[in-house]
Amino acid sequence: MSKKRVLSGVQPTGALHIGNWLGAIRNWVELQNEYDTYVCVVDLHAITVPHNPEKLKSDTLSTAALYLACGMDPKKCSIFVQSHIPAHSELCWLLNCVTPLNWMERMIQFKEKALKQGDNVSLGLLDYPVLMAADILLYDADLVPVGEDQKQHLELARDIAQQRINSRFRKGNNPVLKVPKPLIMKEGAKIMSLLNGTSKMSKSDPNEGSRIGLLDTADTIQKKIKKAKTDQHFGLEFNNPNRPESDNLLGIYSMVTNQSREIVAKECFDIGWGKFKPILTDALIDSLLPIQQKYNTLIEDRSELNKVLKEGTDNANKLSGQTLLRVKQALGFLERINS
Ligand code: AQP
Repeated sequence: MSKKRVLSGVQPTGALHIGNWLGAIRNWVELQNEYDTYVCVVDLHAITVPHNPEKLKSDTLSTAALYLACGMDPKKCSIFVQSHIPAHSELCWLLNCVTPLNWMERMIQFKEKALKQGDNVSLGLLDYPVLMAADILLYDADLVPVGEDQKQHLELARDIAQQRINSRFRKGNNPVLKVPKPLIMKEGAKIMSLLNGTSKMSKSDPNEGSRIGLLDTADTIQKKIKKAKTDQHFGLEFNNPNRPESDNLLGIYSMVTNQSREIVAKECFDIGWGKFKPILTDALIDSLLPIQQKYNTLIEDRSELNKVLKEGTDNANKLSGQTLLRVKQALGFLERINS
């Protein structure tokens, strides 16, 4: 039996942080052993908010290199850049034309991000979930790893595939598009800001001190952890609703040392913040060191990275081209004559 397929990606909207690693990429490293895995750098999504062209280019390259540095193995997965596959934009247009506008206006992430932008909200931001649907549906993905914040977008992709394409345009028994299912990841994967334990760690937070970047130096990590928000209590603990910072930093410590929450809770229940912070700092530096070493090698000599992206693009192009053709035929487009 062939393996089930999984698709995921990160937006190159800034330097990747430990939330992107612990909440997403580290899970993919496990998934690639079991599934036919496609991961892309979703650069077309990154321009749905105002962006800097030079930064987009360097963030795209560094995101792809970090996938490899974090353990994605090109023998087990395909890695590519979304904008290198024109089928993403093309399928997005086709899906736009069958998706009701009022489905889009309900999207919570749009409402939240639009609020931040005032009058500058782009049509692309409203359309973000349809592009995401195109990303997923193009690869006939069986499963999509999703956190809480992306569940609504996956639901939309399922509704578009099922209600707007398959039920209207299928001929005979074969569906035009595969309807993907969510792959709910392990608990505890949401990493919060270092400066506010109730707000998500995010690439686009204007305050650098809110996050630990995967490429931060030991010195920077030390400074950021030193300034991280604490509380008045002695000892670290999980699940106390009045202590979100304790929950978050202890959770990060558990994840980067690969120790269970029970073990770290026992280790840290009777130590104060002053003692805990250096322990966490060392653990972060140790866990990021191998990633940074591999990253530097990949960036110094781009040949391996270029080869991986080329192979990934070839695989992605082939698969997505077949799906796009199927959709165009179902929708009634005249086929192109190839001379
Ligand atoms: N803080 C987080 N904790 C756990 N997982 C996280 N992810 C992001 N932040 C955290 C996961 O990383 C993947 C890629 O995210 P994305 O770049 O596509 O979008 P995002 O979730 O909006 O990430 P950021 O860092 O917050 O970027 P900006 O600031 O540009 O919006 C996803 O699987 C996400 O769950």
